Amino acid sequence: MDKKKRVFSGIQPSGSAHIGNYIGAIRNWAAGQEGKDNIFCVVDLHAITVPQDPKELEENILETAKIIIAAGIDPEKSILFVQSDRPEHAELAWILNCHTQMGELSRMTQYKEKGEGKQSVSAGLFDYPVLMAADILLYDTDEVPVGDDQKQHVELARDIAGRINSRYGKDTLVIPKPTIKKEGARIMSLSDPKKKMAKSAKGENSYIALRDDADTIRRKIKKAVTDSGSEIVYGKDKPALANLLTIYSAFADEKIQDIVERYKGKGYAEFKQDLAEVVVQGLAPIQARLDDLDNDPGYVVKVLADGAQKAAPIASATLGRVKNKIGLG
Ligand code: ATP
Ligand code: LTN
Repeated sequence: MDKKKRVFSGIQPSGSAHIGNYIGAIRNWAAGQEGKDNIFCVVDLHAITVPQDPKELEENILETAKIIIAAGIDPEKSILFVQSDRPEHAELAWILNCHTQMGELSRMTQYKEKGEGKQSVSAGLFDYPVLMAADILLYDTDEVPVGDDQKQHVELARDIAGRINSRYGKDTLVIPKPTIKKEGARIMSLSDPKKKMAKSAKGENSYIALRDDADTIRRKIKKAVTDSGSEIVYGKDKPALANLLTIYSAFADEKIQDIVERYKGKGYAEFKQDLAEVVVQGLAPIQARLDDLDNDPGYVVKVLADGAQKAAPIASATLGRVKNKIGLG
């Protein structure tokens, strides 16, 4: 039998997870769980690349783990752990730093976007993609399911791994590849369809959090910007509507073309009302599981402790192999 593919992905505990995280990433992690060897990580060391309140960060780490479980990750089938519980990530990141060029990092768009307009930017934010490469490479990862915004970072991880392999031997690191779904890989902000929906974005009307209650979801969708015109059509020249149709399609599990067909001759108001109900219903099972997990916080803490333990032998084997190869054995 073929060896199972190793899957690794991560999410930052930087605030309330939103439907973009769900559609672009977590939903696909859950759907691909069967038949693969899965590792999912709450990447807290990534979150501190921008200032965090210590108490909020601690709460967000647990909250993000709950979201991952509620969205369908089964701790029996997948390893789930917190990045800072495994010191190998930071150690491998240092080694990879010494094999990464400044020029490569300056080309990363996320760094440019997050640093834009800020008076001071941490070295950690600049170096963020190298830590992400360490996360991925540490687990001999084959596939990295992410949203579209992370493609460039996974490609950098491939480049770094390739460089290390050509210098120290091709069996040093496994070369990963990003797995990005065509639809829903970039859900846009509800208040500005040119920007991606983000946890760290200002303005809570720009995103729908997975915890939002039905009335909040209805209000946010009602307020969502739309394009000029009045018909429900899908096209590049109607980015706001295309985004809403993508969200509809993801939650109703229906093709965009079929939705457009059904709304022929109907207006934005009716479409938005229905979209709100589709999202409310789609999130209901996740929210019900979140309620259960809220009532049993000890369970999540145990899952994370077990996860860190299960991750340990994989991480230490890779780190040991790399250190040996480069003469740090
Ligand atoms: P932050 O605003 O703090 O950068 P974020 O909302 O961008 O956070 P991450 O924790 O960085 O979320 O991302 C977790 C996963 O969700 C990644 O795979 C990322 O590609 C995916 N993702 C994030 N935002 C979107 C989006 N708007 N559409 C689709 N996928 C997304
Ligand atoms: N950089 C990612 C989060 C992240 C990640 C990873 C994703 C950190 N390490 C490893 C996949 C694999 C983000 O900002 N969404």
